[in-house]
Amino acid sequence: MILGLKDVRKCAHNWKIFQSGAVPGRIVVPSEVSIRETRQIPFELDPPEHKHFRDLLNPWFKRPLEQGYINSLQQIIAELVDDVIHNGSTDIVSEFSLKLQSRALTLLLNVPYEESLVWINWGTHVFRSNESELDGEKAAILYDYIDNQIELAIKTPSDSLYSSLLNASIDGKKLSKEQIKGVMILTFAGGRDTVINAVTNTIAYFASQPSSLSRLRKEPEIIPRAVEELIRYFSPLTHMGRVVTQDTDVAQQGVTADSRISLCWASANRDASVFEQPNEVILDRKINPHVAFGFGPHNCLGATHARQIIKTLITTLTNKVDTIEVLSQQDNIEDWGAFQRKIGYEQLNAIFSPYR
Ligand code: EMZ
Repeated sequence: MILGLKDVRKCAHNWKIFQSGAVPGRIVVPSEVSIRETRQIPFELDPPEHKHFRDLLNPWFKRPLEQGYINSLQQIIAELVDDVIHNGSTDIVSEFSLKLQSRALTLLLNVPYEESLVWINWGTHVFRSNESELDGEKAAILYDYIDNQIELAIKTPSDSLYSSLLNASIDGKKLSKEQIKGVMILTFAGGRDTVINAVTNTIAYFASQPSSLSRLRKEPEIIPRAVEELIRYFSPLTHMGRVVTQDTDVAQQGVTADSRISLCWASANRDASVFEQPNEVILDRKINPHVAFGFGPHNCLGATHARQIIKTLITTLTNKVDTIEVLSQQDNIEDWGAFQRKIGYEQLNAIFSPYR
């Protein structure tokens, strides 16, 4: 594990020695080699191929900046917040964050809202289940679903991401179904538990710090900074691996070819030599070079969508909610044996009292 911000950035930048394009699943921690063969794209490709896909996908993944997209997202979030206000004690994970992530994903894919009903049934992680950290049967549900959606889009083209990928070409060559599937798996898997945890953590934070919510109500101009700060502080994705292509040194340690390193975004984001009071949330933190969305050529493709979700969530909460009270909670602890880290909640029962 590479821990310091400077070292993490250096390795993330150096894609030749620390590659992403190894066997599919190998750069994920824990490795997903046993549950999938499809290469997630562009995440598991290296330059120059990686860049061709990024150039193709970037405009689509920047759509969350468009006003129509923002309006729809506002509507989705306002409705969910109203539900919690109205229903009283609610499990934020299953009834709010999971639904929010799934409904917002219909905007990113540009597919009918009803599809979110299917995805909500999959639960918070597409590869993990109560039974197993890596559940091959569960993964198969996602793969079959995507295969099916690609076939449907071939038969009936629409304005969806599937159709857009089916129409696209790189260097005059159409994308293969396998490549399209690789983009779609990443879109479903990469932003699922991460977004769900970011949303739940944001709500838990406002419950524990009521003055922060009132401050943001009074100073909405600091909301963009607060978004970055909360994402830095929570770092929803702990780390991402790379495969070492040649014997080298990293952070004063020798590493051998074909071994794996991990770039620990969560640790880098608390690097005390970079961030003043790294373990505090400073809502209007001015210098915030966090790497919660990764760094270098592989920085997060879904970051625009994720940022828009947290920004809209905060704005909606300041408009509609006075205080948040947590009644009970069950932490979600990532446990890789050598270390544990709280990444969010399995359950968070809360009440929203309305702001009038
Ligand atoms: C992979 C990963 C991407 C992986 C940016 O992260 O997210 C994980 O949750 C998935 O399990 O397959 O998509």
